[in-house]
Amino acid sequence: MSRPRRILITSALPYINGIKHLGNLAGSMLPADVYARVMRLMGNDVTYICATDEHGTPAELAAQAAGMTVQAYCDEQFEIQRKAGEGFNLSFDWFGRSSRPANHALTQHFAQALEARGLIEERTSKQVYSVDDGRFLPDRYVEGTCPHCGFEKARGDQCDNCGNLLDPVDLINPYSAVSGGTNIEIRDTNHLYLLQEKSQDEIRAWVNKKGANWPSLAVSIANKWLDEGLIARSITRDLSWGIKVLGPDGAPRPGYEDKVFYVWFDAPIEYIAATQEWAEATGGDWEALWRTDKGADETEYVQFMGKDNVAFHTVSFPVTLLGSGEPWKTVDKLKAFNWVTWYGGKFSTSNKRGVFMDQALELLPSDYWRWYLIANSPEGSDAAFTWEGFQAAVNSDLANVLGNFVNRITKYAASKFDGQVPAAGEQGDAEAWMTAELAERLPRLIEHYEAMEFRKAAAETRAIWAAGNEYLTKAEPWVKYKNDFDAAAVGVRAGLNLAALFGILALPIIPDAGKKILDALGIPEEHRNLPGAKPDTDFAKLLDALPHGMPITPPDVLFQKIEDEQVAAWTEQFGGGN
Ligand code: B3M
Ligand code: ZN
Repeated sequence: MSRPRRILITSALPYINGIKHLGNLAGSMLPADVYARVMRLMGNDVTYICATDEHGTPAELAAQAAGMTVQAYCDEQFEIQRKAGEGFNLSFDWFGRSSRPANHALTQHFAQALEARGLIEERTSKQVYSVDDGRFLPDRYVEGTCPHCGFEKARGDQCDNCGNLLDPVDLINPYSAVSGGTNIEIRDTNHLYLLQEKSQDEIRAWVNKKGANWPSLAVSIANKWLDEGLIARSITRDLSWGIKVLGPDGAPRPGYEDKVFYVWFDAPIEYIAATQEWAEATGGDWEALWRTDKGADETEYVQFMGKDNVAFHTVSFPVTLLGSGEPWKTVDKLKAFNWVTWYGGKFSTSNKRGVFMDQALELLPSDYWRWYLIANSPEGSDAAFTWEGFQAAVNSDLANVLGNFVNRITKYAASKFDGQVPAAGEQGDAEAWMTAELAERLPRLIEHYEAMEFRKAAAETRAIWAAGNEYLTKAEPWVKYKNDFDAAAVGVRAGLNLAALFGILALPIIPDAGKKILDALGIPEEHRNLPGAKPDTDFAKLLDALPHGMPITPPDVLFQKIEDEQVAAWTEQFGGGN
C-alpha cells in the first residue's frame, strides 16, 4: 500500500474590503475546495489554508467610508467573509487573518533575513504628499488624470479605464482621495526596496524547474516578467495600518515610524503564518508543510488564484522565500483562472450587475451555485455567468440527471423490495455495460481532478450519472419485476450501489447533496472514499458492494428546479443580459 500523499493547498487570500462576488469565488476558493475534497476522498493527508488579506490602502479607505476604525472594520468584514465561506461549504482547515500576530512576526523575520543577505536596501524616492492632509498619499490614496488615456478618475496605482499600472507621481492634476485636497507636492521620502533583480537568475532557474507542473498561462506570465527583467520594488508604504517596520532589536526602525510593509509583501507570507496558527490550534505539523529541512520536500504544495495574482506567486513571493536563504517550501502546482463575467461584462455592485456570496445563499443552497460555477469554470478563457445557463445546469444536470436517478431507484426499492438491498440474481449484460462505463470513466474523472481540469471533471461526473440512467433503461427492473424477480433484484441492487457511488462522486462539487444521498443509504463514513484510482480496481464489484439486506431510505427531494418566474425576478433584481 502506498503512503498517503501529504498535500498543502492555499487559495489566494480574499481582500478584506467587502464580500466577494461569485466570480471571485469561482476563481480561487471554490476550485481549491473541490480539489481539497477530492484529495481527501482519495485518502490523502490534506491541509487547506486560506485567510483574509487585511492590509493596504483599500482597507483603510473602506473603513473610512464606513466611518469605522480599520481594526473594527476588518473585524466585521472578517466575520462576514468567514460566514460566507462556511455557507458555501468551503472546507478550510484554517481561515486566518493576515493582521494577526503570527504574520507580523514572520513578516519581520523575512524582511530581516532578506536584508541580512543584501536583498533589501533603503532608497529615497519621490512620493505624492498632501499638504491639506499632512501626509504622503500612497497608491489609491491619490487620484487624478491618467497620463496614458486621459481618464480623470485614475487611481494612483492603476487606471481603471485603460488598465495601465501607474506610479502616483505620474498622475496629472492629482488630488487626495482622503480629503479631495489639491494642494499636492512631490516630496522625497525613504522606503525599503526589495532588490529583485539580484534574484533574477535564481528565479529563472526555479521557474524552469517548477513550471513544468504549471499550466501554460502561469508559465507565460512568469516568463513575461522575467523577460522584461526583474526590478527593485518598494516594500514599504506611508500608512499606519499594517505591519510596522522594526529593526533587528524589535524597536521601530528609525525613520519608519509612520510606515508599514506593503500589503503584497506580507500577504503571501500569511500562507505560512496561517499554517502556523492552524498547527498551534490543532496540534498539526506546520514545518512538515513549509520547511524542506523538516519533511516538506515530500509535501505537494498547490496554489489556486486568479490570473492577475500569478506574477506575485511565481516571481515576487518566490523572491522572498528563496532570497531568505532558508529552506522554505515553494509551490509545486499552480492553477490560475480567467474571469467569470456577468453576461460578458464586469460584476459591479454600483451598477446592479452580479451576485455576491451572501446574496447567492439567500436565493438558493450553496450546491446549486457550486455546481454551475465548477461546470463552467473560467479555465481556458473567461466564462460568462448567465441566469439562463445557471437554470439549465441546475434543472438538467442536478434535478433531471442526478436527482431523478437517486429518487427513482430508492423509491422503487422502498416500495417493492422492503427498503433493502436485494440479494437475489446474478449480473448480466446490462451490468456488464455499466461496469465497462465505470471502468472507462472513473479513472478519467480522477485524471481530470489530478490535472485540476474542473470543467472536464464536472462533465465526466455528469456523464457517469447519465450512464446510470441509461443503465436503468437497459435493466428495466420495473418491467422485469412482473415475470423475472431475480433479474429485477439485480437491477435494483446495482441501482442502489450506483446511487451510493453517485453520492460519493457528488461530494467534491456538491457536498450537501452527496451527504444527503449517502446518509439516506446508510453508507458509513469509512466507506465514503473515491474508487477507481488504483489499477486493480474491480469495477464489477462496484455494482454489488453494499451488504445484501442492508436497509435504505429514499432521501428527501435533492434539488428543486429553477422556474422561469424565478429567473425573471432575479434578472430584475441583480441584472441580466441587457
Ligand atoms: N488579496 C487578491 C486580490 O485582492 C489578493 C490575493 C493575495 S494572495 C497572497 O486581488
Ligand atoms: Zn488610463
